[in-house]
Amino acid sequence: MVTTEKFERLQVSDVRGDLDGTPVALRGWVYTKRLHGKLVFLTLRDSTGLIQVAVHKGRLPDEAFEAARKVTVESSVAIWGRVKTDPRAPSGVEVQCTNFVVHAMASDDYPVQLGAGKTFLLEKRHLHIRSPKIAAILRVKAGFIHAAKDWFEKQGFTEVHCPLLITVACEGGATLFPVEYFNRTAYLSQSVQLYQEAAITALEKVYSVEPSFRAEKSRTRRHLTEFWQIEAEAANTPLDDILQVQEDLLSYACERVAETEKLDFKLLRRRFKPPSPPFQRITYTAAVAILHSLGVEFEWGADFGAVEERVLSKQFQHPFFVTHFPRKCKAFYHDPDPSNPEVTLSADLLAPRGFGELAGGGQRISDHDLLVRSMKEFNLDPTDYEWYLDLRKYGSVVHSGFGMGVERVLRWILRLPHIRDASLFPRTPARVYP
Ligand code: NSS
Repeated sequence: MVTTEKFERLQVSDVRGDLDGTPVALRGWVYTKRLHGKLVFLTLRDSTGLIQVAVHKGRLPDEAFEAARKVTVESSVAIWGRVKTDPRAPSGVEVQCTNFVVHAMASDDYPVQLGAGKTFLLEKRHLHIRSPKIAAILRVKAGFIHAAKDWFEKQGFTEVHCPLLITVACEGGATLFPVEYFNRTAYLSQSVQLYQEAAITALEKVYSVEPSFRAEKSRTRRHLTEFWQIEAEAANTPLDDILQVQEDLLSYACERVAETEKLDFKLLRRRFKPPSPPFQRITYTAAVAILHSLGVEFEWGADFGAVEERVLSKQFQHPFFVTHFPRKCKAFYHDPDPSNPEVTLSADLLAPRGFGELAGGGQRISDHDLLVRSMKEFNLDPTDYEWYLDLRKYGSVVHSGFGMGVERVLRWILRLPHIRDASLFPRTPARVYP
């Protein structure tokens, strides 16, 4: 039995040419296998990448060679060997195996094969996520969230953790998922905004990274029924200031992720130039004029749909804000513009080149009576929102916030064909399994 003592336990990405001759131990999964008589070529996969492993009969115990010869794709294995630089190996280096152990032999019918259809791959998502490209997307997503949290911490925001079981709509009743909650109906949260508005009276500047749920039957490349939002809310903050928060946050997080996930961008063959502030700001009315000038039929007052957003955002090279949406196309809590109450102090952040909306937010109504009137206009019952109205009764302040859709941002950064590619286990109207 070969001992592992003098073998350095490494991850695949640590195995580089400068370790030529070093004895190393690796654990992972068999990604590919090729047989050439007395030589078995394996590709070993771990979370950091792929490496070629050459197993020569006679250079390891016979039973270990037999195990390598018989091993199936996706079996979990441990290998010991010496690093050898080899320009013919895909990464310029391989491991020449001196011992090989199978931890768990995979069935020989691994279903995820090259050329499999999209639906099949979604059905086998629990296996497909092993693909190095999906792992890279998941790392970029984690890196983006990490960077965003870092930015908030540096700027003095406090992270809050809001309930996801709620009783009233934040973004309109039509997209609420009901949940049986003992002897009453509760709903899944569409946004933590209303709770953050409460939190700012204690903490002033808060942020959350939490899931949001929308019972939207939209089968588009930009909609999920469960997605993650980075949301923030700040006291004594008017619209303009919250736009600056968004552009600084997005620019910082993009720059950081482009740096920390450089290898993943390379693996995904994506070149990405992080944006820098300030972002261009146009009003909704100006955006409608652009649409009209491009021949898009659109009536002032409606919210932009996928088509309008695509056409509009194709006119831009960098992220930009559309501000001052009409009252009737946005949620009840948006503060009317005092200089033109038909529009609100709201803003969407749009990604360029057709990707469309990344974030939505603005200044909230801080006046109690105005908020009650607005609720009534939106056919909402103010008694359902009693606690939320209390926030206006006891020490209300001008405040603003926003929510940024994490998978939307990822789709833009990595130019993913579909938003579900940015989700570990995507949820859409047609999919809640696996
Ligand atoms: O509905 S939003 O525009 N706004 C809110 O939920 C506010 N209450 C957030 C806040 O101010 N705290 O959604 C915010 C973002 C939006 O810009 C998208 O990027 C994303 O959330 N979003 C979605 N992503 C994926 N799928 C769906 N269905 C979806 N809906 C919104």
